[in-house]
Amino acid sequence: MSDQAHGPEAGGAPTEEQHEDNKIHVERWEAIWLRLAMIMVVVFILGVVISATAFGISVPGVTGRINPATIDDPSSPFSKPGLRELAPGKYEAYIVAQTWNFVPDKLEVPQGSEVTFYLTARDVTHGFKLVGTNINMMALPGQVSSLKATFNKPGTYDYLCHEYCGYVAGAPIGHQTMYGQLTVTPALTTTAVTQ
Ligand SMILES: [Cu+2]
Repeated sequence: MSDQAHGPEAGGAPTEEQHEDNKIHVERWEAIWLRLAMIMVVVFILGVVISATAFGISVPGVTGRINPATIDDPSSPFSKPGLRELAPGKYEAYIVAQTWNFVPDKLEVPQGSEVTFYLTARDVTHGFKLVGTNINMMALPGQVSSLKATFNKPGTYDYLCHEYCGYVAGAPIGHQTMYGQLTVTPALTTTAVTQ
């Protein structure tokens, strides 16, 4: 085996041929797929940025922690779950997810309202999906999650548990019964009276 073609000769600079040997050769199709993968990564990042800015889609924030055993303490905001009106058209909704229902399972706000949802779970992991909106959260025992939405369209919006939530020995399974409904009532319109 000759080592003349590989590695510099003792004391001498590497020849041009040896420089060529050190270059990485990428096959044509491998190069195409590499570029394609890079383009896809850029497209995905753009997709996330555009969703967050143009469509207001965001991941639920962890607002705080709560000991599930203290949910009903008078000092807990979840001891009286439901809607609170902070200002005209501005609401907070405190919701407790538990096996197998939401408390409360009925909410009603007028059209144009902005609602911040605060969610926690009493027992096991549940989910909270408000159909037709960007509200989609997990309800975890010990955690308070929150998301905000504005309801410009009147109608009914169902919310349901989308985590298959546990089994209590001896009890009937009721995950499929875990849902509620938000009603958005039409804003009062003023009609012109002609005389
Ligand atoms: Cu559930």
